[in-house]
Amino acid sequence: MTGQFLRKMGALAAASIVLAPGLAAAQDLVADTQDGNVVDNVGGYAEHGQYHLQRSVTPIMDSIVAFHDGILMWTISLIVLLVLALLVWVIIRFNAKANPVPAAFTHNTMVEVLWTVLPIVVLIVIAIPSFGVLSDQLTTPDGERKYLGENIFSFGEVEVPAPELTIKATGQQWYWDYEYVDQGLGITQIMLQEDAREALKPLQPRLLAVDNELVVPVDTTVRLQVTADPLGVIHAFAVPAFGVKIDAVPGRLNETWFHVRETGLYYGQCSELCGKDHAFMPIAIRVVTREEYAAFMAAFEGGDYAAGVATLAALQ
Ligand SMILES: [Cu+2]
Repeated sequence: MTGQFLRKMGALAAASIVLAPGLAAAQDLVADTQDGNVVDNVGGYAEHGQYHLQRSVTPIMDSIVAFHDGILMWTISLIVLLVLALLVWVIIRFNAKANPVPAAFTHNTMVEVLWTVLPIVVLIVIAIPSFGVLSDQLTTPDGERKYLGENIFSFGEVEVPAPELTIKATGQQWYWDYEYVDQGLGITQIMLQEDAREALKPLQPRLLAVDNELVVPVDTTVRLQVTADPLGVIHAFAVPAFGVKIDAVPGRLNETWFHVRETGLYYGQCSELCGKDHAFMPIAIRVVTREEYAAFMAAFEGGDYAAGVATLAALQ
């Protein structure tokens, strides 16, 4: 039984090693089609077969990718290999046949100091950039503060301008409301059911496509305030390509920010188990050029959201 299980696991491991380059190639292909895409209606969500993080389009996500690829993967891989090596050593060197008379001692001061101190060192190495990225996420730019970006062991070298726009997102049961706070304008964003999606936005992904996308300008710092309906439940606002994830709590106004460098349509999902339709309250943020945004906002302020969206290229 155990032998069979081990053989299966071995085959699985071998298969994943053989398949990994193929999957990576498939991902490159997806990235290429994203770049060549004209209407900005592909990407900003996990592609079929994708196993890595989404492509970063903000300084915060740059930090998160660097943290994941540069520290976390190395740390966990080396620890797994070390533990595996120790296990193999114990199995081979100290089994009943190889070592019929076991040693009788129980303590070794050197080993005990090492296995206490080494994990502390590892945790400190992880903690320093981790707290740096966390404080970047939660500190809204003022135009002066420098952000870490890709270089998470620096003291910050990425300049981010102060916010020009404030968006308030409110988690409802079960959809999102948005307010352009300075303009006093609001929209409600509801997931498209399958028949509506196929009729209106057939190229958009199932369970992520919405009726009203939140439209924001590219290369602009957006202050994001997040809360939830006072009579509702806790949600979480998360957009992976932006590196944004923050709780939406009734009666509390949380604040974070994003500064997107590429136009496109980016998707996220509620990331707090919030109730029966938790899986069906996607987030869709359409990032357009600053000129497009100005035209959108002028039409939105003069008429309604539909008039604003009519100024943008039609989404498919
Ligand atoms: Cu929710």
